[in-house]
Amino acid sequence: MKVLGTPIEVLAESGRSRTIIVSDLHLPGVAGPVHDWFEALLESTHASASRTRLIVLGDLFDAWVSDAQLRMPVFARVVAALAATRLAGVELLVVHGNRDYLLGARFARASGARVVAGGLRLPLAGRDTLLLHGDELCLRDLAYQRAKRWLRHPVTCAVLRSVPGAVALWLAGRARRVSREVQAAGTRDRYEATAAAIDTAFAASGCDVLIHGHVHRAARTPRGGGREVIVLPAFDVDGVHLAADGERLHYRDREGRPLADFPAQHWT
Ligand SMILES: [Mn+2]
Repeated sequence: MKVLGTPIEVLAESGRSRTIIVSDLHLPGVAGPVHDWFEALLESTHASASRTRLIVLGDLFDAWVSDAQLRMPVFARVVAALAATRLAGVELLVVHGNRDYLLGARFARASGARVVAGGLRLPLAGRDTLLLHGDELCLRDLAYQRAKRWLRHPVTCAVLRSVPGAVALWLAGRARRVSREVQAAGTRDRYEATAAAIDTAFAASGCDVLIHGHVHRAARTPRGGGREVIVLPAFDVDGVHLAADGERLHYRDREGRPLADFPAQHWT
């Protein structure tokens, strides 16, 4: 199945009662508080490892352009923390974001995480749920949607993977700068999910709940017929993430304390 061009992998009931979902961590190449928050979150799962699954819903890294990054101490530390968490017994899934879609087999082997090049469909807190990074929902960002088609092409990915690490990092830095300039110049509206995309995602998947990140603004919005859209905030702002415990689905702060739901959103 594909939703808005994104291949969807179906996960069966895992038997794990707790799922933690984090998105848009944008871990940079310099250690800092966000690295610490993520390591603390990973460690907090070890106590109930066999009951827990952790899903990174895209943009774990500020940019992943080359597996040469695995050798940089700051990234090696993230990978080691993931590997320790996998070893403790937590199931780990890392979904591609628009900034780290070149994460592949070497990262998977080193971290113990399963890398998902697309979205996921799974039962979550008793409801049929679709997980997307969210860039595919921002249909008003035409330049990005056009670029995405060739950037994700297997030939482009193969070329990018063969570029030496230093060159790749320079290219990524440049791409980030250009993207920030374009975003600063454009209207905010371009980087929002559209109502049409949300409806398409529900219709194509048949799911009751859609969870996504990418737009960096948390919201929990009923969408008629018992359906609901849950948007994750960017973890790098203050470590907020989602937790599904049995039948309950709630936001948590970086200490793991439950938070009130974020207000609903209106799409156009
Ligand atoms: Mn993103």
